[in-house]
Amino acid sequence: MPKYKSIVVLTGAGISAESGIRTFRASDGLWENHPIEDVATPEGYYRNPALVQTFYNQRRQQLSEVEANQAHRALADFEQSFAGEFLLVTQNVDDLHERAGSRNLIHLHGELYKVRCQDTEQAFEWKQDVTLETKCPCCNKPGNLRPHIVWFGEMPLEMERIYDALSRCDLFISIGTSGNVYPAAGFCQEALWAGAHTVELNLEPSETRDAFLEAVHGPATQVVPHYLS
Ligand code: BJW
Repeated sequence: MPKYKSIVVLTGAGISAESGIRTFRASDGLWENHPIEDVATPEGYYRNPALVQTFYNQRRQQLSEVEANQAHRALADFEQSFAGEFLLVTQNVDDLHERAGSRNLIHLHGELYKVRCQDTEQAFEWKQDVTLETKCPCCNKPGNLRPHIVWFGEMPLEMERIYDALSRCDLFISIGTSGNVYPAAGFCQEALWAGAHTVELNLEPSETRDAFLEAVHGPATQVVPHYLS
């Protein structure tokens, strides 16, 4: 892609689907049999922290059993060979982009393999289970570690850096996201306002299809390597 100088790529659950991680909208309002508001809102967490910790313990366990796929790898290879500015923004909380070798990466919705102290906001790498008895490494209080995940109603991470990159990009590629969740669903419009070419690579047309100047529909492991080659 020699004509582009600055690329922003946004990924969503669809890029990890073929690694074996279920997408959100495919699960009918339920995530692993829990209503979304019970496990992905601060209110759900304060109501029943044990349920939420168990849910995220299961998700961490599931993540340890899957691997990055050809779409993750194609993005990482592309980043290495691209001479310009490249930012990968993922809504995914898995670490499959890192495992594939991606470098300049922002986890807008947090990370499954991190927890954070509710008092100090300090985040820690964490692969083990968390229970209500688990002591926080910084304050030593039991039950003070929450998943480092952006739940509904919470502020997504590193927004300033993302909007800055969007304002400068000349190519925006969106991969495997339904375009249902804001602010990520608005990134394509930001890129358009910056004058960028906008491309959707997804199994089907997304909610924000009208903001894309180009679209290729199909499974990520096929369309992503092909588009980036
Ligand atoms: C394939 C494939 C294959 C399948 N190959 N493709 C109106 C306007 C603006 C905001 C709001 C609004 N109303 C409500 C809000 C707020 C809310 C929101 O957007 N709600 C919507 C439901 C309407 N947003 C928030 O609360 C966010 N915070 C916020 O807005 O703060 C204020 C603020 C304002 C302005 C600026 C900045 C901040 C926080 C959102 C946090 C989202 N968190 C979650 C949960 C994480 C927990 C966890 O994982 O346990 O993040 S929600 C869930 O959805 C998860 C995902 O990252 C996110 C996006 O989903 P994604 O990735 O698009 O997945 P799917 O399943 O929807 O789609 C998959 C796609 O892949 C499909 O299209 C398939 O076809 C495709 N696919 N297989 C290629 N093989």
